[in-house]
Amino acid sequence: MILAAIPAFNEEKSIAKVLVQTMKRVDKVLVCDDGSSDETGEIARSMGAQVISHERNLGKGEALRDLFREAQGLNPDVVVTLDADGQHNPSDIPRLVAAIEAGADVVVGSRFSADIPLKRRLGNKVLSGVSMTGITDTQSGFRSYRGKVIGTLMPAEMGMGVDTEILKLAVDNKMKIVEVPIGVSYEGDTSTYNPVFHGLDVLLASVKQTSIRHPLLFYGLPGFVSLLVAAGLWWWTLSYFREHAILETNVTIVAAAATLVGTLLMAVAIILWVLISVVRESR
Ligand SMILES: Nc1nc2c(ncn2[C@@H]2O[C@H](COP(=O)(O)OP(=O)(O)O)[C@@H](O)[C@H]2O)c(=O)[nH]1
Ligand SMILES: [Mg+2]
Repeated sequence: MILAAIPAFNEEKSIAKVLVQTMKRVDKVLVCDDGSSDETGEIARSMGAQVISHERNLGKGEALRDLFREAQGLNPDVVVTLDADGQHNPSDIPRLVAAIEAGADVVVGSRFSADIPLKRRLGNKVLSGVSMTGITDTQSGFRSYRGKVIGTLMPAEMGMGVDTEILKLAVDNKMKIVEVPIGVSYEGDTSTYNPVFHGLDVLLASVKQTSIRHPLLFYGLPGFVSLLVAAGLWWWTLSYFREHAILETNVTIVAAAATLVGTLLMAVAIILWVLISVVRESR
């Protein structure tokens, strides 16, 4: 069974067309209207999609998590996700499904060669680079997943950082990830958020995700370097004091600050590291 899962927030203008074209290519469609204030949910329901509604808008991450959870219960062979704003072409669905059937666990529909506005292209490059997943287009919401892996990819992120998070989970779990070229349309109303906020949301989420995966590297290493610098400065201050009987206050202040910052960072690194180990073991 091939299942489509569509996060849709205030997309009444485009949802019907997306559903008509998607339903031709999949067996069942789930839509999360996520507190939409327009007719997105009603339209999807009347067209025969199963609709998950939220009382209020919780964000794309929450929407995807609920879609995945519902999908898990339906036991599909393949889950395809796509945007509800008409940016993705449902005629690409069979190629994304075929790549799963050929052995991939996760297939990312990537906009390598698509005609993307320059600003978006640059933003996407930065966000994909920062994600450290080795994937070219980490922000694409047009993807397919082997039904069995959905449970392992349950995201925790609430907002737009979710697309990166799912890929990181897939990388962590050594899944086979494949990128397949897709087209994308930038006509009409294609963005829910201001690109700056959208970019920051994804960037901060990505930094957070990396930091909790590798806390010793992310906080511990800078902390250690800071302590080394502090030690050097203290040593210098002491020898200066011994020679001239003068306390060089500026250097002392920097040394104290470096000691404080280094100690804090080391403490954060160790606390996070222990916390994460405990959480991992309890899973
Ligand atoms: N359920 C839900 N879907 C959302 C939310 N924000 C965005 N989406 C959907 O996610 C998809 C991509 O969002 P969009 O704003 O177009 O992202 P962009 O094209 O990368 O700027 C669209 O189908 C949106 O309707 C949200 O808060 N909740
Ligand atoms: Mg869009």
